[in-house]
This record gives sequence, C-alpha cells and structure tokens, in this order.
Amino acid sequence: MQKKLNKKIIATLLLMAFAGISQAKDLQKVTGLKMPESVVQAKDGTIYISEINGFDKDGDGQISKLDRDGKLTVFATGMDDPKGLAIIGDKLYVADKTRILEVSKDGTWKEYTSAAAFASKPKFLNDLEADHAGNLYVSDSGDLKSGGQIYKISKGGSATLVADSKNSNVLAPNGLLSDGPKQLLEVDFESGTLYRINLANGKFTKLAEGFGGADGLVKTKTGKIFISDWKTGKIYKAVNGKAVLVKEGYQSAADIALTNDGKTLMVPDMKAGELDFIPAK
Ligand SMILES: [Ca+2]
Ligand SMILES: [Ca+2]
Repeated sequence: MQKKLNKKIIATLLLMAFAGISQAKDLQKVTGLKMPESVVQAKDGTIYISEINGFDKDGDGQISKLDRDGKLTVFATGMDDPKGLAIIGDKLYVADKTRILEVSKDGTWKEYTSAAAFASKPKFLNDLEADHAGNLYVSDSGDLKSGGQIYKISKGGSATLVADSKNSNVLAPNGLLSDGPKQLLEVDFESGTLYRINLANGKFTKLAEGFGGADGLVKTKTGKIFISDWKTGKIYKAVNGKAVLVKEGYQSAADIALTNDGKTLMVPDMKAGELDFIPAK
C-alpha cells in the first residue's frame, strides 16, 4: 500500500514538473527597455536582452533577462554599448562596442577579446555568432557606411580577420549566421545585401538584396531566412533572391533571433524600447 502511494506521489510530482515545463507563460511583448539591440534564448528558456542605453555612452549598457515566468530583471551591468549576443556552453558572449565580453551565470563578466586584439581597432562591433565548434564571429560595422570588417574569434579569444573593406562587398557588415562549418551568411547595413561567405577562401556570393538597413539574420530549421531592417522598422523574408515583407511598423527592428523551438521571432525594437514576439512563418 505504502509503495503504491509512493508511486502515485512520484507520478503526480513528475506530471507537475512536466506541466511546469510545457506551461511556461506565453511570450508577451516587453516594454521599458533601454535601447535593446539583440536577444538570445538559452537552453533553459531564459531570454537575454542587450541594452545599449545611452548611445556612445560608456558604462551604462546592460544585459537584462526574461525568465520563463515572464519576469524581467537586470542580469549584468557596466557595459558600454552591448549589441550582439551568443551563448557557448554556460557562458554568454557580448559584442560590446570595441571588445568581446564573456559573462558568467552570475552576471559577472570579463573581457574575452580586447579592442587591441583586433588587427584593426573596431569602431562598432555589432553582431556576434557562435558556430558548433565554439568559435565566435563578429561584425564591425565601421562608421555604418564603410570601413567595416568581420573577424573570427577562436576559443580563448584570439581574433583573426575574415574580411575587411579591401573587399568591395564589405561596407558595414551587420547580421551574421553560421551556416555549417565552412560558411557564414552575412547582411550589410549599408547595402541591404545578403551574402554567403566561404570561410576557406573569404569569397563572397550575393544571395539576395533589398533588405534596407539590414540588421538581424536568422534561418529556421526548414531553411527560411528572416532579416530585419533597422532603418525602416521592417521584417523581411528572403525568397528567390528578393526581400518579401513579413511585418512593418517597428521604429527600428534591430537584431532578431529565433526562440529555441524555432517557432517565434524575437524582435528588439530599439527606439521603442520593446521586445516583440511574432510567428516565424
Ligand atoms: Ca551605452
Ligand atoms: Ca545588429
């Protein structure tokens, strides 16, 4: 009898635990953010948001986190202009203006790649992307019109150049997406063009154009590519080399990301100070 009861209690507890996982609150629009630029969801469901706060003002940038119950708290502070976010293992990496930071689970952080570690000092580090091997890729948007560059950050933090403005396709690189071990997808903020970069030889192939002030870049498991346009506040899909409008009306759609289940696009509307959630279809 006792055994049976114990089994029943255990079964009930398991059921409650699973219910807790599946019934995480629906994602509601978040407001009151301080110039949010980028967003990433960790395996445990926590969503991290980078907030530039005062643009070009150092020390006031921060990372907030939205837990599975929809509670928003400040996670890490004292950054400059934090933008692109990426997760490797239990560490969060941040492209912070001229350097890369590594943030631990408790919100403390250290410099992972210093400004001086880049062959040419970055002006505007923007998107950050991790590959499956644990390397990072970071775009430097230069002066947002020209002079940009793209670097690979190897495990340990050393930076090697992937491409710079000697390549005429490189104006103001922004969104990056690791697409297998040998190539990177990239969108340029100035030209609004989507490229595939061959990491073995640095060659660029134009895939699509017309994305305005292209910012974030994601690809779903079924191969759909979404790109945000910061300048006009739009979300596009790349279809047969063209930009197809998905949603408009944002003030400045910054670095979009997908939720873990791939079903939802997370859209930081920088100037509105909001994080929106829309279906990725
Ligand atoms: Ca700032
Ligand atoms: Ca960006």
